[in-house]
Amino acid sequence: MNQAVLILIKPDGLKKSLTGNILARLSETKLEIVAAKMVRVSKELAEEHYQHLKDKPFFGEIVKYLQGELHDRKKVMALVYWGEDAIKKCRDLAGATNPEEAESTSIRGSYGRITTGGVYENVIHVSSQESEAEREIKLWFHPDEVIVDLYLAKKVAHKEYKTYDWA
Ligand code: IDP
Ligand code: MG
Repeated sequence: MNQAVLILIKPDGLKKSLTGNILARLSETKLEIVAAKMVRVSKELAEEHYQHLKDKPFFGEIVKYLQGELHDRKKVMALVYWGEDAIKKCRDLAGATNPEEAESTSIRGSYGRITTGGVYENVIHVSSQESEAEREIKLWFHPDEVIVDLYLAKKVAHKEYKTYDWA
């Protein structure tokens, strides 16, 4: 069954110059990239992304982590991969949440670490189930940034609304 999955290369992955390595590992899945962009992450976006963890003691730290406050790299790379069993394929490649427990050949096992402050710095985010993928892709991307029609979208007219174009 074809599925979509949100992948984020987190600020530690970018700071460690791992973008190419991570994309090369993900290409082993033979999945298709259907959206990609660099994003400056606001506190609101990070809090919304991790809303299911808001009662955890580490919530404040992972919000700062996703915003790049811990790595002096205030950006993440967001991608949508699409294809057969995309979620399981990408989760398997990513490895366990705790990088010390992740298989050593997985992305997190190869490149992750636990900080002295106790945050699991595990270089990528991968949606863990279809409903989560849908929620996250809709949070990170507009419909016209994704090159396939993943979810129902509607046309909205903006009257008093201006966008930038190249001068
Ligand atoms: P996942 O990223 O493998 O789906 P989640 O439970 O969704 O794991 O947690 C989101 C992120 O929060 C993790 O990727 C990791 O960076 C951080 N995290 C999760 N659990 C812990 C913990 O017990 N201690 C410290 N950081 C954690
Ligand atoms: Mg998760």
